[in-house]
Amino acid sequence: QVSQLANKFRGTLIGALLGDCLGAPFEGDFVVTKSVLTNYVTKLQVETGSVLQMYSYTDDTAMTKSVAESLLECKGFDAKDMAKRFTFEYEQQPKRGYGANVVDVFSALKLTDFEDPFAPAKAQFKGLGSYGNGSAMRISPVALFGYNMPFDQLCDLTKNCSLLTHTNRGGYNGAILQCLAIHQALHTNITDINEAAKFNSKEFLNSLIDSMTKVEKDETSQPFTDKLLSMKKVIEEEKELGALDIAYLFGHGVAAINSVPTAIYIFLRAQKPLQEYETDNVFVRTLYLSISVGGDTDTIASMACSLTGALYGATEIPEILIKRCEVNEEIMKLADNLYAAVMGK
Ligand code: 8NA
Ligand code: MG
Ligand code: MG
Ligand code: MG
Repeated sequence: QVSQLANKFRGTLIGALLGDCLGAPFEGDFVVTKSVLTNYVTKLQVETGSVLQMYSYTDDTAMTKSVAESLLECKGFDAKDMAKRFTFEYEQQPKRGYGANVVDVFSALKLTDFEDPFAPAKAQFKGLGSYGNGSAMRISPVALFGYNMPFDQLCDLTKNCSLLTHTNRGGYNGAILQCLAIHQALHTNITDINEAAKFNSKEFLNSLIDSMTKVEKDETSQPFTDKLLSMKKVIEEEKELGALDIAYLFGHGVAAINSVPTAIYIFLRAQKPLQEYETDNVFVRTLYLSISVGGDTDTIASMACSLTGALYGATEIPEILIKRCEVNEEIMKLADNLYAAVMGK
């Protein structure tokens, strides 16, 4: 038996792993039909034969592991250490579906012997930096490690972890939004699934809007805040958006602006029963909706499932789904170690 907070820490990282592994087979599809998806998710939950079919993780988890390990080993942010872990992980297993351009950062880091670990990312896209979701997809350990951090410190830590690969504000602000959302879910006091009805999506979104307004206040435009404001309208009107509508309104692509808000909307939407997919489990609903929007399914599912895991904890996740994911035991251990680090044990 672990405490509910330890359970929420596990849910955060296991959710991220599960969305990545189970969402990956549909990456790049343009929305996924109800029949294909129902068949897939139903089969995932049934044990047939003696050997369970396993699902591989992709870059999302590879980089999440590196972030967690670096924070734990260095007891905080160490740019060189984290950059080295990203690069070595990539070198050992390059075929994990990394973004098309981020691999150039790893090569440049190695070539320059990690002398200035922030330099290669700055040169990406003719100096504009990457706005991909690659920094947001790996940020869950930061929300855990920064569980007790004040707002500004948490944002700074997130930004630093992002700048190693993503220097465009679309990239690092996307990571900040995802990190703040997880952090808020962790701090939302829900003792178990039976208290789900207490969760208030509107309040959750409003306080996220307040936070993101602070983050974007000195910038020339506020793209993330604007998207959250349009989400607020959708939620207040209690519209039940289908997959196409979600993809159209919030996006389903590899840019953080087209995937982080999408994951947050899906997390909020999955709180209530879905018309298209019948299941009582909020976690399974999150997975269904994430994959249904198509596009960057592994990353959207990873981010959305991490949020659901942070709110309810790992015990709400069907065990058979966890067992199907590669490295699930290792990820569970990382969550426990982060919990111990935060508790000062
Ligand atoms: P990234 O930094 O290479 O960015 C991803 C892509 O976004 C780039 O390849 C560009 O197409 C585009 N992009 C980013 N910034 C700019 C810019 N300033 N100007 C023009 N285009 C830009 O990699 P990342 O780490 O952000 O990518 C993360 C995503 O890649 C995740 O979804 C992950 O799952 C993976 N992914 C892999 C595949 C695959 O083929 N296996 C497909 C989609 C995504
Ligand atoms: Mg991936
Ligand atoms: Mg992939
Ligand atoms: Mg992806």
